[in-house]
Amino acid sequence: MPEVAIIMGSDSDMQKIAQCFEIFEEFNIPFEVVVSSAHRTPEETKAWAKTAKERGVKVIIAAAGGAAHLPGVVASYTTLPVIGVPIETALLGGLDSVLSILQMPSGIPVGTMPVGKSSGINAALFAISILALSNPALSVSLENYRSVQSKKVMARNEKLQKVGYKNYLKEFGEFK
Ligand code: RP5
Repeated sequence: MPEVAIIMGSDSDMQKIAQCFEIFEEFNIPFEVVVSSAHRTPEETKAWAKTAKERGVKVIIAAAGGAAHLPGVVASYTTLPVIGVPIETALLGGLDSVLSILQMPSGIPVGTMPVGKSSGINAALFAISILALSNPALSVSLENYRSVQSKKVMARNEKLQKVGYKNYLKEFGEFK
């Protein structure tokens, strides 16, 4: 049974949040991934959102770009926590998506993630931190993830101090 459900407004969103799937694989969390649009397939989206709880889903991640109504529409049909992922757009770089997802009316909350590189990753980690509230083993895995991340930063700083910033820029890429 999926613990997390990821819904995207279009398959064109998939590549942009692909790291989200990798995080769930890394944490061994079963998840489902679907494409369903708030505008192009409203009835299917409604049915999917209304039955998510029955399928065992505990957290929903909803990604959409532009007139990004999907997270809000999904949230209107379920009391499960919904994490909105704004997808980058050609027109406004995703600011349109952020504002569409962020400005929910009171009573129907959607947790909004940033646009860009950290979007899918943070959505997954935020979902995991919700699941970890009732799963001590997952909570430990999350602590470990943070600890590995801290060690990576410290190792990079050590290299920086050793080689100086000019060589560092030539030799090493950005933090991953
Ligand atoms: C939104 O419209 C989707 O989430 C996507 O980000 C955007 C464009 O969709 P396509 O025209 O690429 O299918 O609903």
